[in-house]
Amino acid sequence: MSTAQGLKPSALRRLSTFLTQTKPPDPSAPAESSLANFLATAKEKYLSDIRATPSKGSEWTVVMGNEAGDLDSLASSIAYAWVQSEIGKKPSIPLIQIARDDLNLRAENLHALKLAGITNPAKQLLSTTDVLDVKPFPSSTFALVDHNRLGVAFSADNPGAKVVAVIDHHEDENFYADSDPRKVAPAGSCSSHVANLYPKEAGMPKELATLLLSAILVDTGGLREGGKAIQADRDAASYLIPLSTLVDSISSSTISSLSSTTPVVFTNIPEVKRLSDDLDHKKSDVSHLGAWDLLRRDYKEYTYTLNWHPAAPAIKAGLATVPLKLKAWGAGGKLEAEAQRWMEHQGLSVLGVLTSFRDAKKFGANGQGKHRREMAWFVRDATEAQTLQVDDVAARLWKGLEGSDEIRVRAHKKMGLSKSGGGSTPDRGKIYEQGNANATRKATAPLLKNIMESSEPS
Ligand SMILES: [Mn+2]
Repeated sequence: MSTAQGLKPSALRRLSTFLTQTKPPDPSAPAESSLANFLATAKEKYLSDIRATPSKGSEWTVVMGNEAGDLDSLASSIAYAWVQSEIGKKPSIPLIQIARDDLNLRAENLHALKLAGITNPAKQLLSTTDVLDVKPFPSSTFALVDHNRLGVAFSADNPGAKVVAVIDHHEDENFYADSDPRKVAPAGSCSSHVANLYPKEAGMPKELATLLLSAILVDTGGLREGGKAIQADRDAASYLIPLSTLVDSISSSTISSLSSTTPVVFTNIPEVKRLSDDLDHKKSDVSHLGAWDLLRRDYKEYTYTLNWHPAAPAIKAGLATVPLKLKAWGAGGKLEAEAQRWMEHQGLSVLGVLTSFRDAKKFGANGQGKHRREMAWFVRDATEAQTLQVDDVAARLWKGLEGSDEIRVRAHKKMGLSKSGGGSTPDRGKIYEQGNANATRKATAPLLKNIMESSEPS
């Protein structure tokens, strides 16, 4: 490295020490978040490495969450990359599996990232937009969090691709038996597993603890009793709260109660409740989004091989989760038209739109609107050879969905498909109300896989 202005390195060191020591502390200036700094530096270094010498990409471990890009995936991938880089001293970079512009679709993510000092995620986080043009993918060492199967885009033409770590709370697809750690187990949030595996002696930046805690609160309805939280989530929260930015405002007796053996009622801690309510409020406020953004905001994609089909085509299917009822955004043919547009855009043969919302007219036991779910399904032929027998695929799909005890669907009473047709809507479609409002995409995705791939229609 050349030395600026002819100063000897020792002189520079003295100068910088002098400047650091004499700088008056300014309590109003936000301290540079060590986490934000790590992320921005890693991104810059990774991109300059692969642009200058693509083979240098192999020196990095790429840590990825799933492509829904929810807070759990962001927090888990950022935290695990931090552990690997800063504690394990192996260069690691979190790759957020969504396009750069889509980082703005989830207001709760922006809020939690800001609390973690990440105020400009588009600049500080590596997204798929940053590496889209580099093919084959320039790195071959992957750590997977919040999903447990490496995406095709990363293994295609990448013979050295290997998965070295898996931490997840989805159904185990049983790959990468020798990855280390390999933790695939139920939990409300994958971030809880990441926190519980964190090397406790190493110390955690408070921004990182806040980010992980935020993800856990979003995923478990604020760790409320009777919700999705299990012991792993409560253990993680008890560990993270004293390390987080909340610690300054929480009473010391509450903090010490977190390490006692008496069960903690997290909803009774006002600071935790407030953070959870803030995140929840941001998450449910999608009023500014139209049908197109709602379909891509919380979206996952799968590839299935239809072995029962004479041409055994590989098809793409997508599942979009939307936190508003269909009628509120998809009435008057908008659902069908935007579904078709999204299916064309992604090359999908099957699209499921899964809504989750509270019914303002029916009240549940907790005084809130009753929780309901709907499903809209569409089928079209997106195969290159146009050999998909759309009627066969649709018949199989309706039979499998309608026969499932897990989701318990029935024909939707208040929402039908518009009859307009005219080439701008998918070939086949159906709309259901879901009898079991507890079945999320985590249940629907394996069901769809089974319906599409099994040799016997279920
Ligand atoms: Mn998750």
